[in-house]
Amino acid sequence: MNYQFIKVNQLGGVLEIRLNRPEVLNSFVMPMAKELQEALDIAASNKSIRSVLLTGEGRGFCAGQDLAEAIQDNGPKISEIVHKTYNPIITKIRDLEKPVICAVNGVAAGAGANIAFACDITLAAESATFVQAFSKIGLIPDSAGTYFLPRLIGVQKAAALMMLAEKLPAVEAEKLGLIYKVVADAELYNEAFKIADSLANMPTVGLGLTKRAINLGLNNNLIQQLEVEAVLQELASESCDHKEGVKAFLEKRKPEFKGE
Ligand code: T3D
Repeated sequence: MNYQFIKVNQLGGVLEIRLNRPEVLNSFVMPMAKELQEALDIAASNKSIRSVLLTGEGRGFCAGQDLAEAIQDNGPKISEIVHKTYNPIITKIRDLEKPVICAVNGVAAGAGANIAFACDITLAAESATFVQAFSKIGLIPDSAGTYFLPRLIGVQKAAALMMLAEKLPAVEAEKLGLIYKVVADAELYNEAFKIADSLANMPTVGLGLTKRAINLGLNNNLIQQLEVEAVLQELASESCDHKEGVKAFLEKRKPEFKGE
């Protein structure tokens, strides 16, 4: 796997993806977005990959769109950038039926913040900050910010964050429920990897179906969601890992999940 703007490394069942344009706080140019999309496709198709860990190189996680690229003469229209860059990243993260862990190592701005919020379990370094930078440059939040933020923290808080574009410290993001947890800067990578590795050894089919249920639950009513649970539970019960989990429990031993 050779990439110019990201680093990709498989460690056991974990695919680590590191955004790698540290001199501009890992802001996105189109080729970097394509590389991230390709790495997410590999995560989806390769059975030996059972979780993804997304993080950034250097002092930032991701500063969103590279603003120098965005204003190029004869460059693509903004709607084209959004369609080809951010929308597929968000859908690939949400559609990937494997856990995506995000380790926010520094500032996450614009699309960078919303990509972090779209992941399944997001940890942040104590010194990290989140900023919905869009309104400062006359844009609207994209990368599903207008979808996830109101659902995660309610319309009032979401509107304030998106309109005021104030820097939100990681600790506040955790208190609001935007992210899973904050850890000391020095502990971030190890803590995030521990979670990704532990998930990579769990029943992948069941975790993937859990994610599918969460996705569907964001828009379903109670009756629809109960039906989703019935259907997906049937699928989960057909997995080898379910049988192994029950057998191991009854035999009083540690289960050996294979992700099947
Ligand atoms: O095409 C479209 O526009 C549609 C898509 C939109 C999606 C979006 O994400 S729109 C939002 C784009 N992002 C921003 O507006 C954030 C811009 N950056 C900042 O506000 C600040 O850099 C931060 C708050 C993120 C961090 O501030 P600070 O003080 O820690 O760092 P800095 O000094 O501002 O940045 C360090 C370097 O990175 C600096 O370069 P230099 O001076 O060392 O040569 C800076 O220019 C560069 N940089 C930071 N963000 C971007 C960037 N370069 C290009 N694009 C960036 N987004």
